[in-house]
Amino acid sequence: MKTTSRLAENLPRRDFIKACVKATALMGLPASLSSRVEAAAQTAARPTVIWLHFQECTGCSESVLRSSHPSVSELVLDLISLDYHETLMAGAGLQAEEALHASMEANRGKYFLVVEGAVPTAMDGIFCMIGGKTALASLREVAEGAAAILCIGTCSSFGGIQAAPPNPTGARGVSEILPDKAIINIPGCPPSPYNFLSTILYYLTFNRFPELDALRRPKFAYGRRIHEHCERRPHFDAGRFASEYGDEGHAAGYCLYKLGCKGPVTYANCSVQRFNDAGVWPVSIGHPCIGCTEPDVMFHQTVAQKAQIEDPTPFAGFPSTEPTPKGSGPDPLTVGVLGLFAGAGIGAGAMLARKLPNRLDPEQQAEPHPTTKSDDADET
Ligand code: FSX
Ligand code: SF4
Ligand code: F3S
Repeated sequence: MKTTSRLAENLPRRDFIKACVKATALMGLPASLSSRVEAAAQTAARPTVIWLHFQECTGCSESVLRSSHPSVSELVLDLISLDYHETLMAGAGLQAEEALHASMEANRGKYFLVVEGAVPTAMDGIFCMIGGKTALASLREVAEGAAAILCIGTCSSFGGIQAAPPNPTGARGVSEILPDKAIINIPGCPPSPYNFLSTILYYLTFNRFPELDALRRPKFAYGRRIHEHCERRPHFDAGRFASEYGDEGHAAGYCLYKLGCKGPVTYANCSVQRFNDAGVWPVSIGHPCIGCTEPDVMFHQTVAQKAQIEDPTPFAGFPSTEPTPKGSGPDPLTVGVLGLFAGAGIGAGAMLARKLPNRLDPEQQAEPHPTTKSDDADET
């Protein structure tokens, strides 16, 4: 059933349009589709969402709900019917269990399950119990009737910090436990709230989820390496590096590769999407990327370990030698118009989108993921 979104009445119209235009650009869709995204955000049926918490810090919920731009959290909460969320709901104990089961029964086969946190599997999962059940049992029970599972954060996507060696609880990501379910991973510790919002908006607009990579991440957000869009990349190419925190190179804003930056092996859009509506991201404030969106980087390699660059890609600021497929993204004029609408953040999103291939084709095969080894001995 279609319902009219409360946003049309409650959220300032300008904020609503800005968020939809920004999400459209982030998804890599042509600007001409922003009215379609807007219409879906206002009128599409709100899917039922059951949100489970396992081994985690709740930073993923915090990232979505306390985003500095209120329209992100308002949009997310208005686009879905959030039937169960242990941190947000007022009910507790038996009342909460009853609400969970009532929602599962009423929406069997149609609800979306959002999972936050890793799932311990050692000793039958006794390391995380909720309502007398293990996280493992809860996951299997709720996943059974779910249409799809959205794993928010690196913990539910790949195990995260809980799965760091020696991983005493046998923590795993959801797709390792339920490999045959329809799963979308939105990693990051925590992930960008815009990546979560845009994935939901994409579904509401096109009635399907966006194209995914081999690690089940939406390609619009995780299709390119951070290193390709980093503002320090000209320093990398020129061989200018910070060698120690606080040295002259660090103060001058040189490349952080020698401090262990994992940008060359990390697929994410942090360097263009950025955080907190303040235009910042780890590298911009002087900290190397620790590869928080990758399964084998964060907590599997030390922060100082140097990334091994196996498949170098050019800085995206250089003109491409590949012809751009017609209609594959906004042209420079579109980028300018988007900039007029919502400022530099959207322009940056559109820049990423312009570089991505044919993301409207859902049939496209997932590409193999490159090796992300690290080698501390590799001095440059
Ligand atoms: Fe994990 Fe989410 Fe890192 Fe925390 O809950 S992705 S520990 S920011 O918040 O799951
Ligand atoms: Fe930027 Fe890190 Fe690449 Fe240097 S190594 S250009 S700091 S992403
Ligand atoms: Fe994570 Fe690196 Fe982005 S540490 S937040 S993927 S810059």
